[in-house]
Amino acid sequence: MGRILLIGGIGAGKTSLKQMLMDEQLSYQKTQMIDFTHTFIDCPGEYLEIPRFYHVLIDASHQVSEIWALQDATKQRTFYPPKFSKVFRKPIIGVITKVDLANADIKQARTFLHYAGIEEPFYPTSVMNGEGVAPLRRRLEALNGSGKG
Ligand SMILES: Nc1nc2c(ncn2[C@@H]2O[C@H](COP(=O)(O)OP(=O)(O)O)[C@@H](O)[C@H]2O)c(=O)[nH]1
Ligand SMILES: [Mg+2]
Repeated sequence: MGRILLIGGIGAGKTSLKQMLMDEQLSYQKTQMIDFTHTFIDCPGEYLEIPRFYHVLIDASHQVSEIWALQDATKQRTFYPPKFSKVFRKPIIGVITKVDLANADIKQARTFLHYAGIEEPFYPTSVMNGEGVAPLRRRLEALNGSGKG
């Protein structure tokens, strides 16, 4: 089973995104028989915000197929140090959260993700209106062989 590590600061939207994807799987994709409750490793934001916890994220990354790095579009700062993505040996994608909010600055969020060493395409999302969630759901399904494996 392809697993995903969610990283991002406190309040970036990790748990909300996980819950949205899991609920969608439960309500629309029941027959796929994928255990999405174990698909995500949802680490507390402190593990990114406090450098002495970085090793926890690195250890967790060994158990997953890919990493989703969240950047809150409403934040004028980032918790990712320069080239942070390079400490991981797994593919890492950038997810920009809360794009529904009036103060969302997607351009700034993209700059932060670039700074972290993450490559485009990025995934702008909102769990409030569902914007941008479909591509992530497809990614999840691809990772899990659409339930066939
Ligand atoms: N408007 C809006 N709020 C969001 C979105 N995603 C998360 N939030 C809110 O942001 C807060 C923190 O979200 P949470 O998922 O707990 O963040 P976590 O600490 O990374 O797990 C909660 O109040 C969520 O309702 C979003 O896409 N849009
Ligand atoms: Mg959380």
